[in-house]
This record gives sequence, structure tokens and C-alpha cells, in this order.
Amino acid sequence: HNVDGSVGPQTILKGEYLNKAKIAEGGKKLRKNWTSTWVVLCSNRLLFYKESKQEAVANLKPGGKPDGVDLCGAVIEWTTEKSSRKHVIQITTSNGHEFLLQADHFPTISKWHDAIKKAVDSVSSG
Ligand code: I3P
Repeated sequence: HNVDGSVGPQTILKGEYLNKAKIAEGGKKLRKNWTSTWVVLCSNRLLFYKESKQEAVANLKPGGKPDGVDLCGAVIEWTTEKSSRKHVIQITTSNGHEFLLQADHFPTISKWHDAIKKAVDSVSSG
């Protein structure tokens, strides 16, 4: 799936579609709304795009500005309580934003969990 050749040198894990739901903003609970999002992991940020670069190009649109999440001081953990879905990870940022990421294919989300955890550990310790 790592097909997006357009991302910068800091990219750790290239784009892949995952299901995402933002469940809190600044500590305030939000109504859950799952959407499919193109996720790119950089050394200190997790980026959420509406669509892959390839699709943006195919649709003759610019790639669009992603939503970004600062991984410094973030916490990432598996959760079975925040959703009825399987294979859900929760990311809580230092400013109190909470996201769920989910994929039906366990190895997919497991790979993202491990990579995001590594990025969080290295950006938070240095
Ligand atoms: C939510 C929707 C979500 C579900 C959530 C529901 O209802 O069904 O898919 O989350 O459960 O509240 P609505 O569309 O009416 O907002 P999961 O799929 O993750 O279970 P929740 O309230 O237990 O988070």
C-alpha cells in the first residue's frame, strides 16, 4: 500500500487508508463520526488527508492540506472500550485531543500502532 511517493524525507510510514474517529477535542468529548482517511506518519506528526495523492491527481485537484496531530507527549494505546469495532487504537495528544484509528485487517493497524508508538517515544524523549 505504500504507494505515495510524494512525501518528504521525514516520512516514516507512507499513506494508507485507515478508519478514523475524533472523540475529544481539548478534553471535551465529541460525537463519534468514523471516516476513512489517508494517514501519513512523519517523525513528529501524524497527518490525515482526505484522499491519497494519487487520487487527488486523478481527480485533477491539489492534494489538499492535511489535518495534523503533534505526537510530542502523545499517548497511544490499544482500546477495547471506546468502540464496538475490532482492532482500535487510541491516540491522546498532549493538548487533549483524542482519536481512534481502526482497520479491519489486524496486521495493518498493528503496523501503524508500532510505528506511531516508536515515533511518539523518540519525539517525546528527545
Ligand atoms: C454512533 C455510531 C458509531 C458508534 C457509536 C455510536 O452512533 O454508531 O459507529 O461507534 O458508539 O454512538 P451515531 O451515528 O448515532 O452517532 P463504534 O462504531 O465505534 O462502536 P459509541 O457511542 O459507543 O461510541
